Amino acid sequence: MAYTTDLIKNVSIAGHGGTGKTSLFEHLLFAGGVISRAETVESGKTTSDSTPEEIERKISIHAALAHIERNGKKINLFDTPGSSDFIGDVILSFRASEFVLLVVDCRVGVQIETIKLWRNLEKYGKPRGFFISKLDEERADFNKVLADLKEKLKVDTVPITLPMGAGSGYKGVISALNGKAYLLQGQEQLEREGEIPSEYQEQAASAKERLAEAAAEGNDTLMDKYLENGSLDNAEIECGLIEALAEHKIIPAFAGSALKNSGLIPLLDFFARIAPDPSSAKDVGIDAEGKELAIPIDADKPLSALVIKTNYDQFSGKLSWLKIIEGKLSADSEAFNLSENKKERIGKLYICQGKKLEETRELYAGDVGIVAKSPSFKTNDTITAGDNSFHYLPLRLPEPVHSVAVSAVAKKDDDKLGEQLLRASEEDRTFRYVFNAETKETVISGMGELHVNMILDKIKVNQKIEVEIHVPRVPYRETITKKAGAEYTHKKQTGGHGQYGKVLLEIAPLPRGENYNFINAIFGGAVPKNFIPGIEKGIVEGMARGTMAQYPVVDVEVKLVDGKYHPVDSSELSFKLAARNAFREAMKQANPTLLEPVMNLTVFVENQYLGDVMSDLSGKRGRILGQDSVGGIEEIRAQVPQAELLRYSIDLRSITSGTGSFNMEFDHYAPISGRIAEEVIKAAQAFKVQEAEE
Ligand SMILES: Nc1nc2c(ncn2[C@@H]2O[C@H](COP(=O)(O)OP(=O)(O)OP(=O)(O)O)[C@@H](O)[C@H]2O)c(=O)[nH]1
Ligand SMILES: [Mg+2]
Repeated sequence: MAYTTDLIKNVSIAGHGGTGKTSLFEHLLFAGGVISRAETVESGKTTSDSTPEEIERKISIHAALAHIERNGKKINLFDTPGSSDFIGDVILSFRASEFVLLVVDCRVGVQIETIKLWRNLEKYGKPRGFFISKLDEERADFNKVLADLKEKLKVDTVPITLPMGAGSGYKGVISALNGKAYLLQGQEQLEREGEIPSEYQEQAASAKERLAEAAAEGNDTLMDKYLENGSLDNAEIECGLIEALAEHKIIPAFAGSALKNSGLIPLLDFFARIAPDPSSAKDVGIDAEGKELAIPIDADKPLSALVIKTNYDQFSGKLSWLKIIEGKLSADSEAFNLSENKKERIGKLYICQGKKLEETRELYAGDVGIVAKSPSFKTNDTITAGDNSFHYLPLRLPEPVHSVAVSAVAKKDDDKLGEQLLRASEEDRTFRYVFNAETKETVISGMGELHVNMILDKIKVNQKIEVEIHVPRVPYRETITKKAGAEYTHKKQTGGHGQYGKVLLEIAPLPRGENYNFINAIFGGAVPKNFIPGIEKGIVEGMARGTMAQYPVVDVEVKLVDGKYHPVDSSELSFKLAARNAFREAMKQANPTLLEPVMNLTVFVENQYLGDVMSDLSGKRGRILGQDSVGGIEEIRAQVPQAELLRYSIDLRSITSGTGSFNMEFDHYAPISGRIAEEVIKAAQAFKVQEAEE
């Protein structure tokens, strides 16, 4: 059966690694009647962690989707990875969801990913709440976690469920919303709804009052009523919460233990009855002028959808996940891939429970579905019924921060490796694969060492190819620091036709980033016009490999001042060779220097590691630009040479016990000299020798 927009709920479960997201997802599917038994993450049989790479590592790597039917609603649930290496799938899940539940481990409280995800959600104004997990553990302290949220995120949460006891004395939760208790049952049994035990009644009453107050915030009429009567009934509270939540006025908090099947029924009821549905949400399009447009999720419009994810399934081949934003998507229909300008047949249409696909005929705006074998579809494509005046805004993914150069051990496997890396980059938009012609390396980049290794391991195992990795070469540049001139005569006399061309050049430094400028200052036909293009080609060739370490030369103005030709022996080739050599001669006289790429780096670390991170950055020739502190997390902005950051994800991991993270992007080229430059030159010579030997 197809659910209409107002009957759909899209919810992402997110949070720091290991907080219990996958366990919660699994036990919610059990509570929702989707599976008859909840499996443990350790068993490798959960619905969500189903790929070999997840089973082997016992962590989530990919977003998983399943759905639960409850109170006539369809709840699409996304389980997302906690490791920042796999942030790409978290972001796509957020894009498809109208509500995000952040899971916080009750023993630990706010962690670094909690803060980063919170900031991301805040930026896009996404309705969200917290699930405080693992209350069956000793040291569990619900109120302490709420205080931590308040201190670090400046958020006053409104508890909808509260725990009864903790650790071995944990008995279940009470719901402030309906005044019921949900009591723990035996192992593997779902909690049972019952009366609130007398010792918790006072607590329940004050929680309900708090909830009524929060609900009244959502609506003026309710506020009047609340002020008049000092209370609201359950139906009124529900109505108020719906509005307050959609307007980001409240952040609900829930308590529970996934493993004990506790706190799940009230959570599912909250999703079904109160969490925002897509009919009140908007996506973002971009029109032909590049302006952003708010696109309401609306089934009455012609079809438009966004491809949020691409993956490859062993049996079904390529799968494209679509969030339908307008209209309806039907099986056995035709759609238009606006991004590729291509008509595409939609064959079978699926919804899924983890990796299990279920065929369906039709999906309404707001829903998420999967299309198999649509060759032109790729992540971020806009799919429409026909012509459309806008595209959907691509997913805002962070830039990869960890790069390695790769090659197949056996030359014959090179093509296969390339194909697999290309496919991986299609599946995962935070993974890049480029061949760098300048350094002659295949460089792959991802969000961290774990991310890159996971992709390489998968290729090695599935394709049975051996792969070598090494630190990528840095794309240095060369430039000059003063004016110089040189002349060169190319002359050859062999048998019949000779070769002749003479060129006199002057070169001068240009401001950084201006790259190259050519001026033809020849008077009176010393070199005929038809040879000028040959001269320019020669200069460009000369600039392609500098005289210091063979790196490209940049930021040079080249003036052609004089030359000489021979009526018979001159040719384009002779002038090209003369110009190339004249350029090289001039460059040697012009005080050449090496330039290195400098990156803008932003590091996020817990306060306790600040000193170590700062001193490491200064050892890396970094320049600190600024520093901010949010909720005990320090944000450090610095400029650091790329050469020092080639293994930064590994270094930062070891300094911060795996809690730190960073972004970086290229900023500018800066001169280097002394020992650092000498080493670059030495390495370039070694590389040249090795190249010659191959
Ligand atoms: N005691 C207790 N342990 C739990 C509970 N939920 C999860 N765990 C344990 O916590 C560990 C991590 O659980 P996961 O569900 O894999 O956590 P996750 O957040 O999905 O982890 P990542 O996907 O790696 O971010 C596992 O050993 C679980 O058994 C709970 O309610 N109680
Ligand atoms: Mg998980």
